[in-house]
Amino acid sequence: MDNLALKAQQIRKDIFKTICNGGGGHTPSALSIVEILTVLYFEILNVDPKAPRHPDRDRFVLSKGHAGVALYAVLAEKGFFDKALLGTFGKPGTMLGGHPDMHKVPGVEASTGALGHGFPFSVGLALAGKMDKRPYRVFTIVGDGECQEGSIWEAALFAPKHGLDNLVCIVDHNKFQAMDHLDEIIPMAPFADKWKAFGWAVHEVDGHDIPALRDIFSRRPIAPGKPAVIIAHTVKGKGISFMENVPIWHYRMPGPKELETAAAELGLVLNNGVLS
Ligand SMILES: Cc1ncc(C[n+]2csc(CCOP(=O)(O)OP(=O)(O)O)c2C)c(N)n1
Ligand SMILES: [Mg+2]
Repeated sequence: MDNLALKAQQIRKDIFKTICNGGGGHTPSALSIVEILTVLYFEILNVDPKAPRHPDRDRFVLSKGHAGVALYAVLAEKGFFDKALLGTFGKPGTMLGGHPDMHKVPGVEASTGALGHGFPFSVGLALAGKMDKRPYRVFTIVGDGECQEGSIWEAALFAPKHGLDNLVCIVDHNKFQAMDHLDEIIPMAPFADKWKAFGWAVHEVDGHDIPALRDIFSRRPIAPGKPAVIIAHTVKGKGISFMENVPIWHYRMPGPKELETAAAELGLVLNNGVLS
């Protein structure tokens, strides 16, 4: 198995363990972006846990901040903080809140969780990079439901005007938003055409296909003079069969039988209700 596939599997385990031991979280939202984050942090981003504020570091912003546990698992695996701290998630006094806090968690570049804010912030980071002639790139993940926010399209208008080819927006297109299907709430189709009309270079990819993600992210720039959006087709809840594409799991926690099934599917050990 590809080394990165093994990493992704480890991250999935850590996400599930962290959420179950912490007593709650958005499990399926975190599971849909595992391969994207793994490829970014272990092959693409120029980031160094020993110099987390280096001015030339690449920036990553998780605009869909409710999937913060996925980011925590990756940052811990990368060495930004001790993995044991994942065990504090959901406990009093933890730095690992339900939504990521840039003032508390090493490696977190923006406090997110209120949808529609991380993406405009990323556009600002990319503009600052151009103005300061810095070599860094900015990557951001937005949810497909999050793209219904007006602030997304305001920032999407702005980025091409400034030729922000140092900006890569990844849309986690899992076709669900919270407890329902995207099409039942506000359909986004034709999604790619909307971004094209706003002046973005658009690519579509299987968001769980590690070689395909590696290939597109490693093009520098993806399109000269234009910001790029990667519409990543993903499965909400990927890796836990009964959660995949079943909207009720957005908030719900597994019962004892479901915990057993998920542990077996992810390769975790379940002992007296505790995962390891
Ligand atoms: C401004 C704002 N409104 C509502 C919410 C509550 N909320 C959390 S997750 C979510 C669904 C977002 O859908 P999507 O971006 O597709 O994420 P996914 O469900 O696929 O993880 C909503 C509405 C929020 N976090 N911020
Ligand atoms: Mg979604």
